Amino acid sequence: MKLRKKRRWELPESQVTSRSDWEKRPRSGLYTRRRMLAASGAGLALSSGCGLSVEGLELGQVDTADTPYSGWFPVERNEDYQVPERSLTNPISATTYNNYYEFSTNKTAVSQLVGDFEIEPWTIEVSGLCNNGGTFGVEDLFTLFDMEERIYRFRCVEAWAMTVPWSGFPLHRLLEYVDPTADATHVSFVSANDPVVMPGVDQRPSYPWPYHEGLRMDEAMNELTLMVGGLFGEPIPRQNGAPLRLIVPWKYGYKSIKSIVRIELTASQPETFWSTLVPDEYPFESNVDPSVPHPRWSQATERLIPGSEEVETLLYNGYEPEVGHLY
Ligand SMILES: Nc1nc2c(c(=O)[nH]1)N[C@H]1C(S)=C(S)[C@@H](COP(=O)(O)O)O[C@H]1N2
Ligand SMILES: [Mo]
Repeated sequence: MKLRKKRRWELPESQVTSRSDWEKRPRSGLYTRRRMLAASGAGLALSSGCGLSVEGLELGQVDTADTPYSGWFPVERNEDYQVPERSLTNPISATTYNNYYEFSTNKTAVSQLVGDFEIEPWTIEVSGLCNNGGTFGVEDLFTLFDMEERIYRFRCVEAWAMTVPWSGFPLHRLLEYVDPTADATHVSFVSANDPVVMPGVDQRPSYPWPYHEGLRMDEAMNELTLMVGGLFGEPIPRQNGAPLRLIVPWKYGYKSIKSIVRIELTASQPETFWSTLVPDEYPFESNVDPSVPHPRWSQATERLIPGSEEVETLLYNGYEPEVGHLY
């Protein structure tokens, strides 16, 4: 049951994005099809790897009708944000090697499990210490704030990294819109949490669900801090945090919370999912820093997915000029 062919995107030479790779990536429609087949009793054969698998996908099998928000993307690229020393990560890798514990702790399983996760309609409640909070539809946010595409480095604490184009708007625009009061010092974020469609939640009942994260106000207001609704010029896939997630590129990946449903402005440092679970390993600040090893991973280098190429980790993930003054 565990047998599977080596997938094309695990080969190092596939690291540079090509349009044809991107067109063959798994789409929501695939999951719909898998759900239907699973319901009809064929699911076991499919997940065994000997039946339908991603590398065996014919484009004709992909139903692309199920892609909400596609009318909003692509958006214009902001050339100020580039990563000249690295190639873009293969989009198939970026969308099939995921950390999203609500679905699974198995990175390559997440994209197979998200099909029942409804992302439209979607609202985000912004509340707490602000004068103009409220509940915003995702498309209201896409309308209110100009969106742009930026290529960022992305660094997980597990010492793997990718380089991808995210599309969205800087969080500070939303914060300015809701008008924080003078006593707001921090911002907290909460993810969707629906155990009916997220199998990972009940598999780990002792975890402090829903996933939640936080930033200091000055970090949240930094120009780099992005609310992201798109990836590779298309709506961000569910497994990467659709319909709207945070990207904080100078911090370890777990700060970049997915599928946000609530944002709250607070007068004290909020708790976070990972620092509640393992306080010594996941401090609130969690800036990328090659000189501070994690108890289980040296942080001096990082592996560029999907291959085994190792590069040196940069202080603040290479964003020292933009954020060094904060620390
Ligand atoms: N809600 C939620 N957000 C999350 C996570 C998660 O498990 N749940 N994992 C985090 C971690 S550890 C990483 S490295 C990134 C992974 O994002 P990606 O799958 O788009 O690469 O999402 C972060 N955001
Ligand atoms: Mo991570």
